[in-house]
Amino acid sequence: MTLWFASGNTHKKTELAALLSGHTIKIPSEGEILDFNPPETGKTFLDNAFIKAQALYHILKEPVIADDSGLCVDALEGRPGIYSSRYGARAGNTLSASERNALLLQALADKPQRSARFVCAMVVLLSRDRFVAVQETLEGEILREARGRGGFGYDPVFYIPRLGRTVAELTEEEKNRISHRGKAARHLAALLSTDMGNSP
Ligand code: ITT
Repeated sequence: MTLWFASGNTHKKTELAALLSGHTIKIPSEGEILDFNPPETGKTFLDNAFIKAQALYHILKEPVIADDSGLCVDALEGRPGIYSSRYGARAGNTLSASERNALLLQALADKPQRSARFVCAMVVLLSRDRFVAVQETLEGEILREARGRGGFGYDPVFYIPRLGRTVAELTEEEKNRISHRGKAARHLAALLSTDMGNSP
């Protein structure tokens, strides 16, 4: 099945394309749709995933997939959460990923509690009234310094104790095997391989 990805994040797209290798994942080019950037005004990851999926479906009228994800840190009462990509932004100026990581490490400097999780809500909208939605997590801890060069976003500060590595120190395959996005995509792939994936 061809699924249009309602995202501007090419890192997510690379991960998703490997995870849903039985499907074709496409991000619409500017020639196909103009300026796709729906306001993420939801209060939850799932709300925002639906907002992105419905906005793109409304334009293309073809099956779409959306991912809303982020980092929830227990010592910060779940922040940055749904605001993960905008963490530390001022007057519309967003920070780079390494600046966001530095800000997070600073916010946690005097906090002994380091537990955190990545969350990923994923929605496939097959037609206006048919969808599949899942939400998954990856548990870990926030390190005291960034480590590793792989992945994206908060991966260099997100440590997996049982592996002894940050997510940025994993290969793409290793990350996909355990990640919030990997787990969510596998649930969706399983559902799409049933009757759900057929036309009504
Ligand atoms: P789209 O909305 O266009 O999909 P985005 O990057 O703005 O792209 P989100 O609103 O879902 O996506 O924000 C997700 C942010 O959470 C992302 O920018 C990263 O900072 C962080 N994040 C999500 N998944 C991550 C992962 O696997 N590794 C590291 N950081 C991640």
